[in-house]
Amino acid sequence: APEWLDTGACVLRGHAAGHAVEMIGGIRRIARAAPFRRMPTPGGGMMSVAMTCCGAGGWCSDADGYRYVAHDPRTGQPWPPLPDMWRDLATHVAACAGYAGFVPDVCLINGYRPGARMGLHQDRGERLDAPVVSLSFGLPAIFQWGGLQRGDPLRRIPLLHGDVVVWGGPSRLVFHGIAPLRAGQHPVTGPCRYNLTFRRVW
Ligand code: MD3
Ligand code: FE
Repeated sequence: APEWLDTGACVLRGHAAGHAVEMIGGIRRIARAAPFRRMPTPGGGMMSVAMTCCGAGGWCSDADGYRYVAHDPRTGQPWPPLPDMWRDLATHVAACAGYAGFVPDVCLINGYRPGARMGLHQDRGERLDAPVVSLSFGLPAIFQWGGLQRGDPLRRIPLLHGDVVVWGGPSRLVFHGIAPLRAGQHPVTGPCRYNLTFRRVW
């Protein structure tokens, strides 16, 4: 049953837990072709989260800014394909949240180790008329959920293994982030957290 966080945003607690072992296997396969990497930020720093991608494009950050690119700059190869089962799962959970017909073309895979965090940001490089579907696996994290202005107060929402969140409509441009990951061990992922976000870019 969807738990509504706000207009357009809902969490399906544990909805992906039954897919965890297969999804982690898929992440490892993708990472062999397109390794996890930490990217530089336009501000001159380094992201603490390691990322890879699959599908029609991948998200890249460097001194010039952020963008989606059709090839992995690290290998020059196209990104690994988005597995059909992943795409179908994202379509299914989006429909559960009221977004019928969502077909993602890109999946970003974030890998968090203890201490890794994601600063407050908006996601605006994709189609804004499509939702974003997020699946979390492994260690728990505190999701920071703000408003449409950077300075709006933050809600802290725990995201646990198997949790699914769908953001769209009026919630699509909310500022959000992830607090520094606390150390721990998870039976499926070991000392880390994975977050997969499914998006429509093209
Ligand atoms: C709300 N990832 O990859 S997922 C990201 O857990 C990102 O790795 C976080 O923020 C993570 O951009 C949070 C939740 C999320 C993802 C995309 C959103 C929430 C969103 C896009 C619009 C609004
Ligand atoms: Fe984001």
